[in-house]
Amino acid sequence: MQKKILLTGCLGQIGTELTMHMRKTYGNDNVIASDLVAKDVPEVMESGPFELLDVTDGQHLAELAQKHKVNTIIHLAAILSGVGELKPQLAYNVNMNGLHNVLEVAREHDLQVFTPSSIAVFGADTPKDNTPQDTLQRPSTMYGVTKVSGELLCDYYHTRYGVDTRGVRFPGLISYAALPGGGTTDYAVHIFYDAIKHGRYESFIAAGTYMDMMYMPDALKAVTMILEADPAKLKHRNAFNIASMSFEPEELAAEIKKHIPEFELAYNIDPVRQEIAESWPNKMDDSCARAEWNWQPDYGLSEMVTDMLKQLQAKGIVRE
Ligand code: NAD
Ligand code: AKB
Repeated sequence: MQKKILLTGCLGQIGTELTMHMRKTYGNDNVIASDLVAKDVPEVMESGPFELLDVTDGQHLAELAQKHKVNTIIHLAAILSGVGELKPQLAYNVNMNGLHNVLEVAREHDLQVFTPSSIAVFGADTPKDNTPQDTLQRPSTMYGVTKVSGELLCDYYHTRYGVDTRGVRFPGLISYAALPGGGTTDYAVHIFYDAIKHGRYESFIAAGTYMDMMYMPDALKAVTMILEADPAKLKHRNAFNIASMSFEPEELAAEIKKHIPEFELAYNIDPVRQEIAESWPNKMDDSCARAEWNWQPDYGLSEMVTDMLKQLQAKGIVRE
């Protein structure tokens, strides 16, 4: 069946690229982009339909899904970990009520749903290395609490109502098109801008802190793969660990130095985000995704760094 997709939160770090990726795959008019407010992203807002939508407004969400006769919702609107600790009530409202509204519309109109979970579903008691697909999940952040609840809600709507829900646990995503929206892994994007502009970066995450990371082209590929995966082969559906690289700030800096030899990394630790980072896995085991829908990433650390620097320079980021 031809996919007709409504994307929420489409002007954020992922949506800016995922909307264009989906329009290329399924056709511009078959991908309806939406966000809470309009932003200066003409590529997304002008290449196909765009709607203003607050996902906490379930009535408006239902109206838009019907107006555009969509059969799939890609739900990205959320408050991420760093902002979520500053504004936990907002994070609860957007992340929980927004997802509940999406699932209700999907239940009523028989829609497929993709929504990303995160490495944030794990907590300090989770095994840190080769973190298993199915393991202890006791996150300490509001963001993590909403993401675990979201995984469970998506499972519930699938088993109870037969809604075709699918999802992955994204690592920290590294990309050049849009800046990240207030997470703990954001240092691994900001470092590139400061390396090019100033030859120096002050990391808010401490040396030695490992986290899973992924380059955006692999994340986009994962969304298409899981949406198209044969449902008969999916045992987990909503919360697949997917991994491609894991590093700590010094290893990332060393790779950047291969291209910018004068680059210097310094530290100005943010205690809130450092504590969050320390509660997340060092590296996840993604063997279930590999077995159930043939997940395989294309980018490792050195390929990602080479491409990030090339793309940012092509975008006009230069030494100041
Ligand atoms: P982002 O912060 O860059 O973008 C989120 C978008 O949601 C923004 O454009 C914002 O305007 C919009 N939004 C906020 N409140 C809204 C509301 N009430 N109604 C409608 N839109 C609203 O986030 P992102 O990085 O693009 O993340 C998208 C999804 O992927 C989120 O569910 C996030 O938890 C998940 N994720 C992201 C990463 C990552 O590294 N970027 C990693 C793991 C999971
Ligand atoms: C964050 O740091 O909050 C996000 C995530 C890993 O979910 N990038």
